[in-house]
Amino acid sequence: MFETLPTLVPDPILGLVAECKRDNNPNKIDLSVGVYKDESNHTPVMAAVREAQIRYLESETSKVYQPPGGTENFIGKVNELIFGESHPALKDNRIATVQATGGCASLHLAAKLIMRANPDAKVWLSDPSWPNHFPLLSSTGINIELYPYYDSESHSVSFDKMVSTLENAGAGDLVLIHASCHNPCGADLTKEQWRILTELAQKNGFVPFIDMAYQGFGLSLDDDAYGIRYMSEHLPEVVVCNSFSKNFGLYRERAGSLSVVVSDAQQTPTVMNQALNVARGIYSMPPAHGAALVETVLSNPDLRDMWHSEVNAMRERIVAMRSALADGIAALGCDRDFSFIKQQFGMFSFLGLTETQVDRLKTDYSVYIIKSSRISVAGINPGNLPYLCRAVSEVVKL
Ligand code: PLP
Ligand code: TYF
Repeated sequence: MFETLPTLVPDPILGLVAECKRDNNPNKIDLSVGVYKDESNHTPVMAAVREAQIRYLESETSKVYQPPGGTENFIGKVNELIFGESHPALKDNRIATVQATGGCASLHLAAKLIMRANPDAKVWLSDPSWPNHFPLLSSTGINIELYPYYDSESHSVSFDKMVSTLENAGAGDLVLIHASCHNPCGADLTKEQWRILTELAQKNGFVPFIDMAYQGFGLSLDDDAYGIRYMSEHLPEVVVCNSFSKNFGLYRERAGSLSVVVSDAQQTPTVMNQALNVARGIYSMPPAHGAALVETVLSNPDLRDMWHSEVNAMRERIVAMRSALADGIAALGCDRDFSFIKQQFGMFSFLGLTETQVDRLKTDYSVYIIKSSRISVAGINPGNLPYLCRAVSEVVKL
């Protein structure tokens, strides 16, 4: 029977990583996948995570299944990290949080849960959004709509267009918003814009569905969660998908969470029960290791401080590379202005190149960026910067 299956297009981002690996050019630069790399082009195990791993291994006595929603301590620490320690919805016991196997599974669980609550729900995605949002959500059968988000002329959020389109999102709809460090465009909402969207949700009844995969990479751990905290304080319902892949460097361990803010504490156990029932239809119990490391770091003040400084240092390195790239290209006399890269947040920005220019970067310079011209700034370092600036300033002349 399997001969009936057609071959589908593989994930283009992961395909590009593999293509770059095969390239023998010693000057090659991989700016494709969004993973943090240090100055020596390496994705390290963070020091706080390494230390947590040592402590955890010493104290681990069993590999018996853990609770389906994750350990109580993990959930408590995650809630505090995302929502802040004294958030009113937490105090009121109006947040149902479960462990998820990475941000991807969290998004899929959320969509399945939403479909159970409202089979006619629509999810509004930003245009553009992370390419995986579509398969992760639409594979549950949920309807997808788009709202305009990025203005490629001004390199910022086209907020008026966003709001006028979202006037059409009503009760029962969900609006997926990137908490910070928008993937792929790096243009984030201001606090004022979060407040305006909150008023729109209050007026029209849509539910914010916030995806946070880069907490700490934009402005700070607290600032990057501003929208989640504000909306959860002023709206009855909010869905939050969270990933620890980037800010704990736990990519392959698949650690994340799903939180649903509900309007009444009485609904919390039911929503939790439904979320776990969705998980039961897929994997029942989540893996322990990655979540245990997050729990260990967040439960020990010394590890927590160490982790905070590491996240800050990662962010500062990315910010420094943003400036160095924009200034480095300008210093070559390039007549295209790339200073917008300095105003954006997180790992990603669009260079604003045509597909032909993106292709030339690859074929002539072995610089790998995805077709939309999204770069992963975390792949830039002082060693490859001069070559990258030259390559970009040459291809934009085409
Ligand atoms: N959401 C966004 C916007 C992302 O960029 C990513 C990337 O990894 C994820 C979710 C998924 O995270 P994870 O790798 O933990 O599945
Ligand atoms: O957008 C990115 O590059 C990251 C990592 O299937 C990623 O979010 C890429 C592809 C994928 C899962 C994660």
